[in-house]
Amino acid sequence: MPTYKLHYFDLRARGELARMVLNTAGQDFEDIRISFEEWPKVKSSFPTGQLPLLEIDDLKLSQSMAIARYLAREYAMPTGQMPVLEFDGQKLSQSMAIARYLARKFGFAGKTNLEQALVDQVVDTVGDLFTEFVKCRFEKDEAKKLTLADMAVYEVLETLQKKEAKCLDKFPKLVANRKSVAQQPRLDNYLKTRPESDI
Ligand SMILES: N[C@@H](CCC(=O)N[C@@H](CS)C(=O)NCC(=O)O)C(=O)O
Repeated sequence: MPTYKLHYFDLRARGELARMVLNTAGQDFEDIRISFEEWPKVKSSFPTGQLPLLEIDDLKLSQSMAIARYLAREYAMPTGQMPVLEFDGQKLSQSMAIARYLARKFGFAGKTNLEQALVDQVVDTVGDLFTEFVKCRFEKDEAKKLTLADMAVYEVLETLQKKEAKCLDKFPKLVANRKSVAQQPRLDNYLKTRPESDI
């Protein structure tokens, strides 16, 4: 298991999704919070001159959403998500990434840019229908189906609620979803004990 170091400001903002995924996964990581006073002194040592940055052993990964997606995928694998395509020692997950990779490789993806878009249009519509079908067919306990989307919505609503406490009064489904995110094992403790910040 690699060593993770997350560098960000002492804010939730663009660092928080990664922190939430790591905490939910029970993954140890160094939560390095850089002060605004210190930042100008260290900025030039960061590859993009911006935060957040995730260190995965010696590898440095920038862009908050690339970091959050990488971590979300990393921790979805051990829970047994399929399919996974292995080729030349490389593992590729995500059914549509696999299907598109194979289609491009074997000439089924469409010849021109527009033809590919038309193919994708049909494939994505079928994908939407299939997603809804899987939800109805397999989802027994909503609380156990946490995804990065739930965490992202939780976080943005946290910021809105700090500004306007009643903003969710007319949205019981969002309130219920936030409640189920806040009850996730490990994440619940992190949310109660994390440092306070406006954003
Ligand atoms: N697209 C980038 C944007 C990163 C970004 O704007 N980071 C801000 C903090 S949220 C930053 O590092 N500001 C300090 C600076 O640019 O010197 C991401 O999502 O990671």
